Amino acid sequence: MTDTGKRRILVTSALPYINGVKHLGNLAGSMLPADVFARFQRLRGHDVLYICATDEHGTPAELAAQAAGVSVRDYCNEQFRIQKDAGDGFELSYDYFGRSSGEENARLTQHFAHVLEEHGLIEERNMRQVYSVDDGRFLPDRYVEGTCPHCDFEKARGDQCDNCGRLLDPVDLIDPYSAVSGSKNVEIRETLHLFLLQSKMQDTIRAWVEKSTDWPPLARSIALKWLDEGLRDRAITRDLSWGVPVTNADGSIREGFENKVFYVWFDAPVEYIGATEEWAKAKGEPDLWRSWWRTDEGADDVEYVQFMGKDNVAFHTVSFPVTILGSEEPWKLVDRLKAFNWVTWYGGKFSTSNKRGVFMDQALDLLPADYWRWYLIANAPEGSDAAFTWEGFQASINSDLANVLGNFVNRITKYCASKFDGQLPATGNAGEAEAWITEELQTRLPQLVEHYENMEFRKAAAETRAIWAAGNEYLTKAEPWVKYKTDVDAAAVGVRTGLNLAALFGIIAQPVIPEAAGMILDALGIPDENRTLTPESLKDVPALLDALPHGLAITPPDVLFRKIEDDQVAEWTERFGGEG
Ligand code: B3M
Ligand code: ZN
Repeated sequence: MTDTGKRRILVTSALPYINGVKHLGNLAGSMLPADVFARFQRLRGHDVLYICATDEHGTPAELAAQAAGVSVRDYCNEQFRIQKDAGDGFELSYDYFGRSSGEENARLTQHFAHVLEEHGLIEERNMRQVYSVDDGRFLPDRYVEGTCPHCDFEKARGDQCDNCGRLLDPVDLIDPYSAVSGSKNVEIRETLHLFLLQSKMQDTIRAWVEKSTDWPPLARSIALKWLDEGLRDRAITRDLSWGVPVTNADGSIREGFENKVFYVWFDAPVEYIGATEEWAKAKGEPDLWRSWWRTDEGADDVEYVQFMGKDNVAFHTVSFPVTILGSEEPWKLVDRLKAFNWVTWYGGKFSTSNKRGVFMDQALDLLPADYWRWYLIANAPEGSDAAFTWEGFQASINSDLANVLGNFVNRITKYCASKFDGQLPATGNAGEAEAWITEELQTRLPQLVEHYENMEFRKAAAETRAIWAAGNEYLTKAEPWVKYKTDVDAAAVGVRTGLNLAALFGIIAQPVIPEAAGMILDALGIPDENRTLTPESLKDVPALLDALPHGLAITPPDVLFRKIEDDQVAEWTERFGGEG
């Protein structure tokens, strides 16, 4: 933290893999909460840098490109556009959305490999891999399929069995065949690879994890479980052509590695740094990234927060830290890591082929981003998995957004328009109802801040809703419409306070439902620089409740939220699956 109280917060969300648009569960477990957190911290006046990128290397990209009959590069170019557009549609406020196939990432990845080798943490080893005689190539990871040695599932992929979830070594598959040609004419051959000697880093990593007491429990327990099992040395190169080339320190291709590249999980996390470098270049200040990542160049005061699904935790708490700590260079390490369980579709898996679940691009054809954002944050899969259901979605939108927030704003702005000429009334003094709402906010606003600081998104959404609901209760107590008949000044204070509440509700809504929040704040004519929730502003709640200039012109906003009707639920259940 600087002496002005302004914090520098670096936020990254796990890099969405390039092959195909992500579903709502992927969104809810990394990019969306990261965005909400970034928006909240900006609202507090902090200096936030939110970085993400597409993760473009590895076998799934190659296989998807082959299936589409295009080059991997063209495939990635197209998919990047699609994912970028979906992110924009969902209002994901990345400061930069990069690509792991960029040159910055390649250079950094090669750099890390060189220093790790200098420190004795990388060595060449021969290993056994599945080779397809008919395809004339090795079959790494997903290029080979076969029967799972653990559960007998017949379509297990080389790196993982989708049936029992276990991680696999391709050579352990029973009856392996090529995923490219289907050929069973395969054999095990020796091939040379670079190994990262993670076992040597066991104590260093454990000491670092044990020191990281700030991590939420899910992330910590996953990291410790991996350490308890013992870190294993692992191959960080693959027999593929698409990826970061394996070079010598002078940039030439390493002998014996002409047809190999780095493993996708070795280069992907490095892209957090690479994408920051891309951001700095795009801004025309090519060195700016360093103050976010190099602790010897200013990053020692950065708070670095990572967001991801639970299956990515081990790579971020163990593998990537091996790279960073093993380099013995002053790179910024993660300070806090927020991991999520799964969003399920009625308790089961999302699946394009079985038409189960909604994907990001489809969602936006049905309803505005805010509706999905609200539901997914209010039901974030934090303590356990969380099931998406149309019924739950409908109930939450109709109640929280339409009835609680939307109604409040409509009621008070329309009343001001009809009885006070659309001008914020200046007369009348605060009374009992105002004292009640003041006290309510004095406890609730700090709780809201605390939930966000603790990255407890369900609680943050519940508190946001509770604050909106308190506004409705305030209006019931203040009754400006009743008082108007006998005492216009008493009604005026109710309308004034109500409009200030509407502004506050819009402000605290911004992290989760930015578009609707913007409509509310526009209707109230709040200038951009006042759309904040700084620590100072929260110290004086009475001032917050009389912040808008008296006489300010108010235009009631258009309908903020449309209720979701039963026939829409029926139609969407038919189209995307639901109960039964
Ligand atoms: N691409 C997420 C996945 O596809 C993975 C995250 C990388 S974060 C460096 O499971
Ligand atoms: Zn299995």
